[in-house]
Amino acid sequence: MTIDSVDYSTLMPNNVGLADDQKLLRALERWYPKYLEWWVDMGPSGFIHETPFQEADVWLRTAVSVEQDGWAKFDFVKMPEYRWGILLAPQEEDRTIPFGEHKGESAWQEVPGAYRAMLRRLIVIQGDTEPASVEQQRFLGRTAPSFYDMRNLFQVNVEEGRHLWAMVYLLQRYFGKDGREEAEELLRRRSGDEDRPRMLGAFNEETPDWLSFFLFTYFTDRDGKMQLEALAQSGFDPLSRTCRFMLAEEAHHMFVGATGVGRIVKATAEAMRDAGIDDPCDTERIRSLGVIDLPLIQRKLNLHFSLTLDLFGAEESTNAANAFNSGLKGRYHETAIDDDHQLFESTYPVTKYMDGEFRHVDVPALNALNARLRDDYVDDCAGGVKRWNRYISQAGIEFELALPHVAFHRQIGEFNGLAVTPEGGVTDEATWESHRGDYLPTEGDRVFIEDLMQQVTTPGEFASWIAPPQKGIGGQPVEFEYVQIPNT
Ligand code: BYC
Repeated sequence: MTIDSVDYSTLMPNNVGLADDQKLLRALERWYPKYLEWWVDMGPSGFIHETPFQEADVWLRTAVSVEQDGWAKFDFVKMPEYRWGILLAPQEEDRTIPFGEHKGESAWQEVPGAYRAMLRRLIVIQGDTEPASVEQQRFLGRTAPSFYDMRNLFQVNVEEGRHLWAMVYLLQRYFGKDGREEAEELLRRRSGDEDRPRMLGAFNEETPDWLSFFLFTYFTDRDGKMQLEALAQSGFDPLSRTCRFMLAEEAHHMFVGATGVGRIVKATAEAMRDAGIDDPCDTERIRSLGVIDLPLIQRKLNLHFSLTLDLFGAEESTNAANAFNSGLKGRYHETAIDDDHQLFESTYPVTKYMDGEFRHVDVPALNALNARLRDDYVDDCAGGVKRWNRYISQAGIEFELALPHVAFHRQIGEFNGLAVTPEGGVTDEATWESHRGDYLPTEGDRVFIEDLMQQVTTPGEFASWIAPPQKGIGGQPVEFEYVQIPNT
């Protein structure tokens, strides 16, 4: 067996030669039961009829190879028995560090001593988001609009669990005792907990319903993609290889988000058209059709987009400059960028609010890496919104969903504390607050959605507020019973 082929003979499928590293194997074996305890406590919680989710058979994809083709197989699995594995993309021969002051040197196979703390922190922050999202989504199965969607939720959840494994492997393999302690801490923090919160803001917010879930997987998982892309450039090769493989799984999460929001928009637009309603603000009549009005979708979009922008950190950041300089974290598509990959001389235009207007101000590019990644992210977000709007225009309705201004509702960085409307108008705090309900979801929205979303457990049936998908998943038709109760 080569190091790249996946060993399935052990409890922990892996392509990192775990069987030959007894010390690491023992450390991971000690961590495993604690992870399972966390999964059972904080993973999907609820029932289908009388059966707990954790006992149901779910049509899940499991990674079985790290090759581009045929890397996953589908089968019925009970979630606690999912084969969470440690999978790294194949090692590139003679890979060099692609950026920063060590550019051109051989990529590190062990932790560079001088950067140990910074590297550990990046890995811990990345690792912390994975269980956090599972915690945020744990009750959603109770209101799943179909078996197809319930299965997608559980798929996302087990893969976020695997992504935690990916980071824990790096901590335990490369960071000794403090890595093992960090691995334990990752299971101790809890999303939204006052005393032991998750590390980044958006991961302590609620994901209370399916519209939020789809917007989260569209927007927040996309931050995951951008950050993983940036870490996949890392000169620390094991991190690079880990992130490269995680990105393959991440793509499905964004698919779930993009198509999920699209299907909700489609259901609304078509129901409005069929009922002859062309005013998107005729809320009561639209809601009485059992669909979600478009302005509410926009308010939720505003919330999730703005919370996610905060995940990029401050626009100008010495942390980001240090991580780049030292070769630990690159830019989005670093190797495809045509410049010196060191940025000692170059500048980058950062959006700032100055003298009563938003302006692009050139700052040293090294300090502006968070701003640059965020700008790349905003560009990447646009495609889905355009597709969602097509459903609306096809139904002959005049309404467009839009990304809010980057300065809207921000808590981190340049625009923190500035009262900005979704359109980018700067106002004062009191005026902004008096319009809060136009910008962000209200208590009334919450109550409406809570009432609307009920679990649907007939194969092939979908809740009124979401259109069926175009096709099924893992070779199965849409009406397949993706989540099954054993012995029924
Ligand atoms: N909340 O220089 P600054 C994913 C802290 S999502 C709370 O502005 P920096 C996923 C920061 O830690 C991707 N604190 O920013 C998606 C620092 O604290 P210290 C997750 C925040 O460091 C869906 C201080 O403020 N991965 O994978 O350049 C489902 C000053 O920081 C926040 C990563 O983010 C915040 N929003 O950049 C599942 C990659 N923002 O050190 C998974 C790894 C900043 O002074 N992390 N702070 O105590 C990083 O690259 C960077 O840490 C950040 C921040 C981009 C997050």
